[in-house]
Amino acid sequence: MGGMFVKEEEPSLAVQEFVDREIRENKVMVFSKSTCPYCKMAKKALTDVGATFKAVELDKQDNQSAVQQYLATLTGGSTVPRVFINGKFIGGGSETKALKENGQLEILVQAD
Ligand SMILES: N[C@@H](CCC(=O)N[C@@H](CS)C(=O)NCC(=O)O)C(=O)O
Repeated sequence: MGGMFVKEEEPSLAVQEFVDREIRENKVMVFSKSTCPYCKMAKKALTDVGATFKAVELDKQDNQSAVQQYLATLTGGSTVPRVFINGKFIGGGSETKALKENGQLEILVQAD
């Protein structure tokens, strides 16, 4: 088959590999958009507990919808942010902030 069009509902293997690699290679990984207030909330919570993290700003990439669709298959949701610590999805912005406030975020970012 082949052709010019990639169906949006089928994230390419390249997109899946990109997302999987970012999650695997970054202890704290944030899929974000640069203008998103919930993303700022998540990053602030992580910074507040002393975490270093990688953020990919999806609005600066041309594959953002495919990445979000694949993230939805991994996490059950396609909104940003999607925050992963040690390969595990911990939530979006509100959840990350709540984990900071209950003391769990600091524990999660310090765990191996
Ligand atoms: N409950 C979510 C809300 C996140 C949310 O609403 N994010 C917006 C951007 S600020 C979003 O993803 N909108 C759809 C999109 O950008 O695809 C959280 O706490 O992370």
